[in-house]
Amino acid sequence: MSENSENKSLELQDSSRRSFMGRSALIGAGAVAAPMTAAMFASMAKAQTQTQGASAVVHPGELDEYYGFWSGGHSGEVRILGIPSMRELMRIPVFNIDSATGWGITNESKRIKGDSAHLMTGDSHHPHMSMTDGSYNGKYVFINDKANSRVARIRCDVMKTDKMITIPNVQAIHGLRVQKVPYTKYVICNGEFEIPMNNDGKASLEDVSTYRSLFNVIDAEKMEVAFQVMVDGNLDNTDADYDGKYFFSTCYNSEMGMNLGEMITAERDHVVVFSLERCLAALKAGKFTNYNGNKVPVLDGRKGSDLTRYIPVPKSPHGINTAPDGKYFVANGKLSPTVSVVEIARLDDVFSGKIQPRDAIVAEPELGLGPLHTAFDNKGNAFTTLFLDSQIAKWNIQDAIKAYNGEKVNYLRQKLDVHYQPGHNHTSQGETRDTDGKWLVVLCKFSKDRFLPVGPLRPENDQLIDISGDEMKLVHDGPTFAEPHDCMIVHRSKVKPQKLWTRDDPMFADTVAMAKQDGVTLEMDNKVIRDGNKVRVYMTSIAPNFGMNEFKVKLGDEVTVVVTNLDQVEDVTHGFCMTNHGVQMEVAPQATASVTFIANKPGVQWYYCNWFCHALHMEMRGRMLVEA
Ligand code: K7E
Ligand code: CUA
Repeated sequence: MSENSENKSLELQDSSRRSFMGRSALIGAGAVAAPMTAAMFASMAKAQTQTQGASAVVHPGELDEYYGFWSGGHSGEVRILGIPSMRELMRIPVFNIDSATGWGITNESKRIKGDSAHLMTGDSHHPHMSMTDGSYNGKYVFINDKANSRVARIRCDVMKTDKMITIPNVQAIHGLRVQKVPYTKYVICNGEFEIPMNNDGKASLEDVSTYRSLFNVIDAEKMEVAFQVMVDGNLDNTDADYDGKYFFSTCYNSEMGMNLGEMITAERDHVVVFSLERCLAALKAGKFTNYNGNKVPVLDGRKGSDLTRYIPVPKSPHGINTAPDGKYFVANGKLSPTVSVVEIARLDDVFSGKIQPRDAIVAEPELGLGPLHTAFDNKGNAFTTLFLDSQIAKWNIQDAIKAYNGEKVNYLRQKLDVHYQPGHNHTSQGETRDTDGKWLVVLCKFSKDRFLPVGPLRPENDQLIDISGDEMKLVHDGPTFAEPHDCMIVHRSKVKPQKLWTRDDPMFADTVAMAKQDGVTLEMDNKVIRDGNKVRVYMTSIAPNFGMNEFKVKLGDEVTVVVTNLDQVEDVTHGFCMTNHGVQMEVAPQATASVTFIANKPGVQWYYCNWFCHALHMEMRGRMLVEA
């Protein structure tokens, strides 16, 4: 987004805001003159729920119908929300360090973070669940880290990150989606920022002729880069078809500009379409190059290549979204008021050369200012966020196609104000065949006056919209922290989380193996093993006791504390915190967790359970004596 247009839009917003504030002030004054009674409120609330097509009210004790997986933006985490209540249910630390669970602190999480275990930051954008035959399968959620060019995988049975990789040869992994059909064999993601190939310090800032951006195809099960495709221009967002044949990515900087002015000169940028079959054939035939001294195969998909086609679309497209009927994808114009609708069935002819790439476009409806992302219902309608207009445009795909063919039809169904500056939006199950047209979540980048002021930094506003009827209805404002770029909404029937850990879980298998080498049975033993200046302290926990309430080490020892939670009761999570040593962690029922620190303070050091577990939780503590 250009800064100028953004500032301008904010000014516009502010002036319309003032008139709105005036109106609400009047309403407020009226309410003071004639205070409402509790009964009036109750009947109003009742009337409201009755007029809605779907109720957003989830009463105490009731469960939400959907899980929402939210990006935590530059907090680096992923969050689980219940929909329609919009209640935050859980946070899953991924690229961040989390002091409650010990993510990034425990040995188990450091092993998963691997080569990036030392990094404390992340910028998560696009959480997407694995699929089978175009439906969510409840197995994994994948998420990108733009800040450190990583991709991570979350296991949905335990809702913990279980794999993380740093993608070589690229900078800033942005758009991420999954192969939908026949199943998520591959996760696809874009390297956004173009960099010299090789990026070894020999390139200059002036000569950008070797700068490239790569499309990345990751084996979802192994979590390894299967191959990369070099393209012309940069890459932004991406999606896949419902046939298992094509991936497509938007490019906002076909100019390969290095500053704002250069990046927005061209009237048209493009969508790159990748043929999976052709890429795999090229890979098999060995038609790839290696860069930067690593083994990842890089295919050449630049203009003129067999592997890709470039579809010109208006200025700086951003989001790209496949319609759930599998027939179309929509590239969102951002700096153009239009979106471009591509008929996927025509891509075969584009690749064979029968038609020109532009001929795959079957509609280009004008929707409003700043279209960023599009979501879909099950009735052939699309919902596009208009960043500059602070609106959602609801439009009909078939009518947009008719209008493109010269028929006089109005494809626009409704425009709804949202608050304010929406980025992504998402319908319930909307990126799968099972889209059900019930809910639309809109992730607004600004909340302004929608919540109590909390200082110069404000929350974002995630709004819930009922789309079950002919008209969109705004039903909920939800404050969130640190720009949740994107989310996905899956029916609860698809997700089956475990209630307890199983003792053979791979998450702590390496720690179990270490114990075995030490001759320790984690489920029974409470033991201190000394190995030079390394000390391993094995203890169990059952509410409200640690299996060991004192142990001794020597000043300077490297101490590893391994805690195994023997409680079998759901929700009885213990923790371990060694005071004044910067270590703490969660140990959920039947789990083992471990943390390593240097005993660098002489004397008595208390450790305690930091997850409230029992009436005697405060008493769940013990002493480490550090002998000088
Ligand atoms: Cu914020 Cu999907 Cu990273 Cu659009 S992206 S808004
Ligand atoms: Cu165990 Cu608190």
